[in-house]
This record gives sequence, structure tokens and C-alpha cells, in this order.
Amino acid sequence: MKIAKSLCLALGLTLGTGTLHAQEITLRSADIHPDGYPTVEAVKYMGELLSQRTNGRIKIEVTNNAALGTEKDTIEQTRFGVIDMNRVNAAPFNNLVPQTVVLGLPFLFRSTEHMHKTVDGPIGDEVLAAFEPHGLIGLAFYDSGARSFYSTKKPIEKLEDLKGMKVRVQQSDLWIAMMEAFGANATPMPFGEVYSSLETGVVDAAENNWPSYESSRHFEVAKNYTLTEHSLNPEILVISKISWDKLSADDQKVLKDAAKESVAKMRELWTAREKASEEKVRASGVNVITPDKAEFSAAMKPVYDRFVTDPQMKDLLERIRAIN
Ligand code: BDP
Repeated sequence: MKIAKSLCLALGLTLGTGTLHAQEITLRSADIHPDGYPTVEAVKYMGELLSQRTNGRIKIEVTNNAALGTEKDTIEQTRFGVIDMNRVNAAPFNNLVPQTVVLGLPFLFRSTEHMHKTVDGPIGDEVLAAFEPHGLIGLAFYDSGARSFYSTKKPIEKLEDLKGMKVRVQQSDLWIAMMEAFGANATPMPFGEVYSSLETGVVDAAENNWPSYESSRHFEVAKNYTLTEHSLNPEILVISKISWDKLSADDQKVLKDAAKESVAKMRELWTAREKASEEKVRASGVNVITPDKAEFSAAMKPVYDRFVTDPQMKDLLERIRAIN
């Protein structure tokens, strides 16, 4: 009896102390997309898992619509711990983390399944691990479908049509080189500037997947969509190393697991959104072109020659190609 009482006391004391010191943490996560977009919803879902598993102690607050800045800017803020988490496409990471380049290489993945097998396996882990020396911890890859061109005036039916066209690209050397290899004039700029640039003729074209083409309303100003499907470059979710280091080892594990589990949710949301966006765009009367992809793909040799030079890149590429 006595023992039980003192046990209870000890337990009560421990719990009491624990509660007192249990620090509530709200991780602020950036995204340029609006509510309802699969990347935003997947990170919110991850936040729910995290909150459930820590009894509400750790939460995620997603700040969307680029309210925290462009992807390039928020990457810097995340590295310095001003923003805790960030969901960004692989492209704006290219210049900082060279290992991410391989995932964006044109016409590399044969299918979504091939891309999934790559990022779900050891190659994915290697790419995520490469973030750490740059002040970021790579948590997960999210789908981003296939990127295709859209143009305002001249429809892109064949490779030659891209010649001299001003095409907006993401802020990445790989993507600039890709556009040049297609024969276009690359115009790097943040996503948020694309709509007005298309509208005012600063650029003639841009490229993106169905959901981004639709949710950004770019389809209203660039009404020719050419299904080149030149890259299946995924999205990447990262956390600042500064925020990560403040978490206990147990919390880090809970967080990482929640991030991994949000991937399945994201894929489900993505498949549905891709379909819905395609339907919406087609119903609006956009001119959807199915080109012969062979000539677009053949033009990409200079990109591979320039970016796949060191042994590590060559090895990564060979291993990706060998995945069945
Ligand atoms: C979208 C990505 C987003 C990029 C955007 C872009 O989800 O992260 O910023 O493309 O082209 O597909 O900039």
C-alpha cells in the first residue's frame, strides 16, 4: 500500500513535471500553392498526424499562397530557421543541392511508377540526405505529375515552334539549359509572376503540370497546352536544420514518420486533382496538342552532357535507368 502510494506520487510528480516542461511547438511551413492544392493538403495532413501522436504538443501551420515569399526566398529563410518547413519543387533546390538535379533531367523517368520507385528507394534517401550540409533536412518527395508547355499565341506542335520563343522557367541552371536545348529563350522568374508575364507578353510560354496550369489560371491566358511531358520533377518537403536540432530524437522520429506517411495521402490527392484539373482545362476550350515527343527528347543530349559529368551524377543516373 505504502509502496503503491509512493509510486503514485512519484508518477504524479513525473507527469506533473513533464507537463510543465512539455514545450508546445508550432512549425511554420511555406507553400506557394493555395488551399486545396495537394501539396498544401498533404502537409496539413502530416500536421494532423504529428499533433495526434504528440498529444497536441507539436503542430504544423501551413502558410500558403506564397505569403512568405517566392520559393527561392523561402528556401533561404528556411536554411536560416526563419521558416521551419518548406514544400518546394526540386528545381529551385538545384543550384544549392546538386544531387537534386538528377530528378529533373528531361525524359528520364519512363512513368510515374518509375519515378515513385526511384524516390521511394535508396536513391531518394541519398538525395534527401544531401540537404543536410546546406542547413536543411530532406523529409519526403511529393508527386508533381508531368510538366508540359503552354503558349499564348503560337501553338507548339513541333520542336521547331519553340525556336526563339520566350519561355518562363524556374530559377535553376538545369532548367535554363533545358530551354536553351529546346531552342527557346529561357526567362527565369518566380511562379507568382508568370500570369502577368504571359498576359503582357514578357514571355510567350511557360510549362507546368495540369494542376498548376489550372490553379494558377495560366490556362486562361495561355490557351495552347502541348503534352511534351518533358519532366516528372518531384516536389520536396524539407525542415530547417535549426528547427530540427531543437527537437528531441523521439520527436524527430515522429516527425519523419508523419512526413513519410503523408506521401501516400499526397499521391491519392494528386491523382484526383490531376484528373479534375485536366477536365476543367479541357472544358474551358484550351487547345490540347499531343506532339511527337521523340524530337523533343532527342534535343536534350546537351543537357545530359553538361549536367551528368562527375562520377556521382553518372552513377545516380545509371542506377535510375536500371530501375524496372
Ligand atoms: C509547380 C510546383 C511549384 C513550382 C511551380 C513553378 O509545385 O513548387 O514553384 O511549379 O513552376 O508545379 O515555379
